[in-house]
Amino acid sequence: MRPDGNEVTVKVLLISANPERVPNPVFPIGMSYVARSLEPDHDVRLWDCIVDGEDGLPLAIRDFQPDLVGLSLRNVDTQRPDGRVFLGDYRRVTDLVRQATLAPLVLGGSAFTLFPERYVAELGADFGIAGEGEHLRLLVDALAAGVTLDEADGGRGVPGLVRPGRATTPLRKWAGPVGHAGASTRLVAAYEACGGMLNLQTKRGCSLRCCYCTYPLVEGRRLRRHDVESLVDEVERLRDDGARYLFFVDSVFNLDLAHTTALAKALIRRDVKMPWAAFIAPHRVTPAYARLLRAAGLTHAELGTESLSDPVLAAYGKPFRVRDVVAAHAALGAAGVHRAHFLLFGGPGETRATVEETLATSATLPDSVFFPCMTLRVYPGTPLHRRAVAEGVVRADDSLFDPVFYCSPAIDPAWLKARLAEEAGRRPNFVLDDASEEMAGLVLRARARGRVVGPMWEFLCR
Ligand code: B12
Ligand code: SF4
Repeated sequence: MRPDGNEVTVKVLLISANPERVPNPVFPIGMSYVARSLEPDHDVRLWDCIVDGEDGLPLAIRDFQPDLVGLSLRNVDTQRPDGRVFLGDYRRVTDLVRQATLAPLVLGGSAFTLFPERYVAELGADFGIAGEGEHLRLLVDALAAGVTLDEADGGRGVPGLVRPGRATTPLRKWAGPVGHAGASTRLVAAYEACGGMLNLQTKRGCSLRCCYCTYPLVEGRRLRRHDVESLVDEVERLRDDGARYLFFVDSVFNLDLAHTTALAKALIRRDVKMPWAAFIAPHRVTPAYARLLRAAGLTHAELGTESLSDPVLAAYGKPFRVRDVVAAHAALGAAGVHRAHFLLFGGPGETRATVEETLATSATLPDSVFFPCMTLRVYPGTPLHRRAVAEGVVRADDSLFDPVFYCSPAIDPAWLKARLAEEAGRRPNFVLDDASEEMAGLVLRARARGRVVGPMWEFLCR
């Protein structure tokens, strides 16, 4: 007998519909974490559209005969003004599912959480779960027990549940275990073989308030830390399944110094020998902290620097200033960690002078690579959204599902584009989007041949 008092096993097929391979194929961690919440009480199978393709999906569905199908939607678009949107890809997968089964279709994932009602309507889904998808467990248990979804979880309902024509259920935090599913083992090796990168999350949430950012909307503002020893167990399990490199996918890895210090010490004490990368804020990175992270396996720091001009950092809502970036850069470099700075040009407060300041300062940071992005994707519910409406850049009733990009009124986008292209032409470590797409191809081929692990942008560092 299970804790919910039920013995009925529900057959659940989870599908990762993400087709994106740039900058590299990312392991479908969201789908894997959802599957973990269903194991071992329910029968879960995973399908990944990158490693399994789409052609065999209808046959796999007819073979498994699922009671429920869950579709994981990671990206809405590439967040680039000239990039792709993924709705067409998701529609194709949904059509294949609907042709093969009458089982209810549930949507979830970060893309879904940003535009829940819209995706349910566009894809004609039965349900969606915004936020933490582990709550699918409550929906599946309700199905197994034959109770309505409003009666699920002792009458509290399923948090974040979206149903056509019904109000969305309020979000609650998932209190159960978090991590990769046993069912994901097959995909670990497959991702290693196709040049993808494995991943793990050490906590959820971001308490900061950068003006353009959706992360606190997707994960919440309050930090929820995962247990350190269990995380190291997961690293060991992924290593044993064939993972050779990991990305810690926290919105910002170093938001909580005490938790990450404890994790680093546990990785060292248990001698797991797994190299890893993470998003690091260039903020409060002391030489000792950088050395500790390096000793724990950090090889690549992806720095959310965004600008090297103090007025722009202030307008973006960043808690750090240029001097902090310089200090973090030096500390990580001295510890032997590769550094990539991600820059966002053209946001609030940007002028030609601040663009030039960022470019000039970036040229003084040695042994690193810069990935600039031009103009900021506007997301609903962010301070940037309110500003864009006030400045007449977007209509108040625009859902922003179709991407809209904000450019500071003090900047001509054509000038900015030309100026960044000029810089990229002069400096091989200043890498524009089209070059990073090209690089993604090279990385995939080299990784798939097993020659290198990790993000590989260190070869661009100058
Ligand atoms: C880490 C990260 C990266 C890393 C990934 C490294 C790696 N090896 O994994 C890197 C830097 C490579 C990256 C790249 C990109 N990323 Co990114 N990334 C993230 C980040 C910070 C975390 C993602 C993550 O792994 N979360 C942890 C897992 C456990 O959470 P999850 O996937 O959301 O899953 C949970 C729920 O969504 C839900 N769920 C998931 N699936 C399902 C299925 C069902 C049925 C249900 C019910 C629920 C459910 O339950 C899960 C568990 O709680 C998010 C922002 C964020 N904080 O969420 C952006 C984010 C996902 N990225 C985003 C984007 C756009 C991209 C890029 C397209 C950017 C670019 N142009 O290069 C690429 C695409 C890469 C690819 N191949 O798909 C966007 C997507 C939104 C959008 N506009 O499309 C996000 C949301 C950031 C944002 N701006 O809001 N990214
Ligand atoms: S940009 Fe980074 S630090 Fe700022 S709110 Fe988003 S996740 Fe947090």
